[in-house]
This record gives sequence, C-alpha cells and structure tokens, in this order.
Amino acid sequence: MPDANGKIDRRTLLEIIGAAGATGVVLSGCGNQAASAASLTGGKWDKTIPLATAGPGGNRNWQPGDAVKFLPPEKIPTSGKASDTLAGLPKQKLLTIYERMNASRKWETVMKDLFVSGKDGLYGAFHTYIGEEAIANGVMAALNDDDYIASTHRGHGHLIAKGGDLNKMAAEIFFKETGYNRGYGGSMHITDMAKGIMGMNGIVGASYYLAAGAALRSMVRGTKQVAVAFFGDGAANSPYYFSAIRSCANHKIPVLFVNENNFQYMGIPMATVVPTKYISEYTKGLDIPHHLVDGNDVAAVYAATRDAVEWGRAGHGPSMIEGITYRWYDHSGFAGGRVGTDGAFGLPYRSDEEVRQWMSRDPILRFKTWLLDKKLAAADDLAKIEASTQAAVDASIAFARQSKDPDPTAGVLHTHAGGPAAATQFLDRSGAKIPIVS
Ligand SMILES: Cc1ncc(C[n+]2csc(CCOP(=O)(O)OP(=O)(O)O)c2C)c(N)n1
Repeated sequence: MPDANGKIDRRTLLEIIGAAGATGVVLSGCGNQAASAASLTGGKWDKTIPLATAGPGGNRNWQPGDAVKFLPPEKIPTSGKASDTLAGLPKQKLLTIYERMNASRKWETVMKDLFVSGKDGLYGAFHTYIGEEAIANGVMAALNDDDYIASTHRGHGHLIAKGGDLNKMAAEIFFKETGYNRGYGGSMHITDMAKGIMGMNGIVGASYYLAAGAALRSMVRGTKQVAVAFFGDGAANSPYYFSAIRSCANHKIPVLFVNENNFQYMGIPMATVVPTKYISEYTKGLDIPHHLVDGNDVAAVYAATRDAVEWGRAGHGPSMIEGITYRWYDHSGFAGGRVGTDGAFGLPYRSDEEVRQWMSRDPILRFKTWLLDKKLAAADDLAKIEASTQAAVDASIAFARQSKDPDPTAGVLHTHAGGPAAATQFLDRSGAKIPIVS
C-alpha cells in the first residue's frame, strides 16, 4: 500500500499486479553469478539474470528460479561465426555502422538532456531507443537501400540506421516546419519513403501489415526487395502478429519479423504477458527460420539478418529474428533521467542494479572493442567518427532551433484526401472556421 507520502515500493507494486491477474515477476539480482551455458551466437553465456515467478494466472512456462541467460558485463566477446560474418564486410561499411550507432545514441542523448532540462520547451511523447542500437544497425547493415522498414513508437534508431536525416528529425521534435512532417507529426510519425522508411508508428503492432504490404508489392513486381517489421515483445501479443506472419508464411512473402525483446511492456514485466519464454517460440510451428540472438551484439544481429534476407530474396518467404536487449530509459519520456547522466534510475518497475548491469553491456562500446581487437579500425578512425557524429547532432539541434514554426493553418492542408476544400469544416478553439491557405 502507498506510504504516507503516497509512494509505493516495488515489491508491493508487483504484488498488486499479481493480484490483478498477472504474475509477480521479479527481474532482479542481476549481479548473481550462475553456471555457464553455450551462447546462442557462439560466444559464452556465463551470467544469468534470475527470474522468479509466482502466483496464479501467470506464464506457466517460467518457473520460479528460472534464469534468462546473458553475457557477462565486463568484457563481452563477439565470437564465432557471427563475428566472422561481420568481419567480412568492407571497412567503410563497418565504419558506417559505427557512425550510425553513435549518431543514434548521441542524438537521443542530446534530446534527453533538452527534455529533462526543460530548455527549448520540448514536449510530447519521446520513446528512446538507447541501449538497443545493435538491433537496428545489425539489421540495416544487411539490407539494401531500397528495402523497406516499418518502425515502431521506439523508432528513432531505426530511422538513423537507415540513413534518416538528423536535421529533419530534430526539427520534427521541435515541431518546426522543416521537420519530416512539417512540424505536425512529432516523434511517432517520422517517415521517409525515399529511403524505404515507412514510418514510426504510434499504433503498437502496425508494422506487420505495412511490411507485409510492401513485401507483397515487391514479390508481385519481382524486385526482390524485402521488408522488415520491427516490433516489441509486448506487440507480439497483438493478434495482427499471428495473422501477418501466418499469411506471409503461407504466401512466401519476404518479411523479416524483427522482435526487439527488452523485457518490458511499458512497466509490466514481459514474462507476465508472453506465453512462451521467448517470442521466437510463438511461431515455431510455421516452419519458417527463427533466429534467437543477443540483441546487444551487432554481429549476431547482422549475421541472422543476412541469412533471413537471403532466404526472403530467394523466394522462401518470411523469417523471424528475436534480439534480446534492454532500454536504458523509461518507456516514454525521461522519468528517472538526469541531464548529463546516462540511464534512468529509481523507476518503480525495475531495479537500478538491473539497469546498470544492462548498461555495462553497451552495444556500442562492445562493437568498438570488437573493431579495435580485430584491428578492423584504428582508435583514431573511431574518435573522428565520434566527434563528427556529435557535431552533426549539435548541428541538427541548431537547425531545429533556427527553423520557423509551421503556419497554424497549414496542417489542415495535409489531412484530407480531398485537399484544402475538404478541410473547410475545421474550426479553431473558439468555433471560428480556420481560414485555408492554398
Ligand atoms: C494498439 C495500441 N495499443 C496500446 C498502445 C499503448 N502502448 C504504447 S507503447 C506500448 C507498449 C509496447 O511495448 P513493446 O511492444 O514491448 O515495445 P517497447 O515499448 O518495449 O519497445 C503500449 C501498450 C498503443 N500505442 N497502440
């Protein structure tokens, strides 16, 4: 129950969730050591996160004391076949991956600082991708420029990994007319069809049919393009997921269903709402390839995606890829976040220790270590990229600040298929008709 200050402790919160029909699942004690097991990607998994389940109505596939296996935080190897596959890419391409991972992290971090400080008066929903960058970038590295992606509410990183324009993205967050949606969309509607980016999307589970439609088009036209549907672990519970993946399997439509399993469905632990241990177990019966990978390892994601892309282009249809990862910040916005500090702490639905453990598995730092260890890039190359991406991010904020606000009447021009004439019924708050500019 809430204390005198109206606060509630985490244990009580989980008990309430459990009493409401979900299981009290505790993802904690991340520091505990457990027995080694073979990595899904060829590395060694010698760290586990104990996951305790209790209470009726929960997911029976999780038993008390079960452990989700993760790599150790200190020096995380990227080894085996996946590493060799990534190492086979030309140096310039590897550096582009590094550049885009950095751009994604830095752009969102700067936005975080602006939102938290209140500077620039930013408002609206903003779902950070920080911590999950290896998935977008591993996937995108295996795609061609003209392949399609359908993103999610947490999609800034998808856009940046596919070459989205930082300036236009920043201007959209500032609601300026130079933004991707002319300042009328905000974070969750950023779209760039010229780059095959079918948009971020506020509708959880909307990516499935968007990707299926694009892939069906390419199939009919014989262009060999594939489409990626990104989705979260919570979104996997959407009935549209089963419907879309089944149809794609049935008709051999080349969609890559890429699940970003960050274990959290807003503030609800994923194991309370997911009926199997892993999302990639849902659809095993469809007889399509399933790849379960360490989603903080860009090599593992890239290698799985490359296989899935080849499979799709060869006419065999869809694949399912699940990347295990974690978001460093709150579901949306920046509760628990501080200016100049990475990560959000003190949130009621997860422990700070858990967050720190995951932050120590930083996908970018890990990729950097791998590039240096393999002598695929020099420290100098990487330092230059870090500086230039920071400069590009800072320039995007300056661009957004200098841009004009949109004309208040211009928004209605783009909302009706019938054009401005059809939009004349729009009224302002006082009930007066909004004059239409043409
Ligand atoms: C159809 C629909 N239902 C519910 C919501 C509210 N909502 C927004 S994000 C979200 C959680 C999504 O969780 P998950 O799919 O795991 O993605 P994550 O946020 O973890 O990346 C929900 C329920 C929504 N936007 N759309």
